[in-house]
Amino acid sequence: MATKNHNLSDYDISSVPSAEGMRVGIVVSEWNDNVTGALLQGAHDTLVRHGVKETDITVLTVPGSFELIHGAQQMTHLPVDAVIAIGCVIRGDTPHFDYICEGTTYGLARLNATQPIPVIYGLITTNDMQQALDRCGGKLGNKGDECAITAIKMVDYDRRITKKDRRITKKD
Ligand code: DLZ
Repeated sequence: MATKNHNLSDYDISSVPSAEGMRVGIVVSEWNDNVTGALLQGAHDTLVRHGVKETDITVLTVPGSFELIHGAQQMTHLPVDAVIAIGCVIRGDTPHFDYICEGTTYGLARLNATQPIPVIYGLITTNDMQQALDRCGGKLGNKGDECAITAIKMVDYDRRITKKDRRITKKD
């Protein structure tokens, strides 16, 4: 699955639509906050670099990654166009890791499929802290950047769909 040595911050800038006027909610887990804080910084800076106003970015925290599901669901009720869920789960000595990763991933996937706005998956799941550090601004880039670009592209996708859908646009 992982493309070895893929840098999470690398993207083709010409493929990114303007993010002007977009509003984005970011829900961040407090667990491993040295990692999630760096992911948040990456996502925030990339959104702003592409035209999202600072005042149109809403950031809220939840205790752990498992709470990202409820946190993201609540955020979809805010006036935002996308929600980014940021967390970091690091493998321990028990099967707890698998349950949290699976539960959180399933919960976020369900939200992404059922809510009217995209919910972007910013969960890092690693075997150790070094692998996490490599992915939050280290040698493999920052997954927060990737999430921001994905959010922008998905909001643009929804805008294009709305334009094409005559049932939605016929009154315009
Ligand atoms: C309990 C727990 C453990 C052991 N590890 C992590 C972790 O590595 N990353 C993370 O985001 N959260 C962890 N948690 C907390 C759970 O996500 C959750 O907050 C608690 O199980 C309470 O629901």
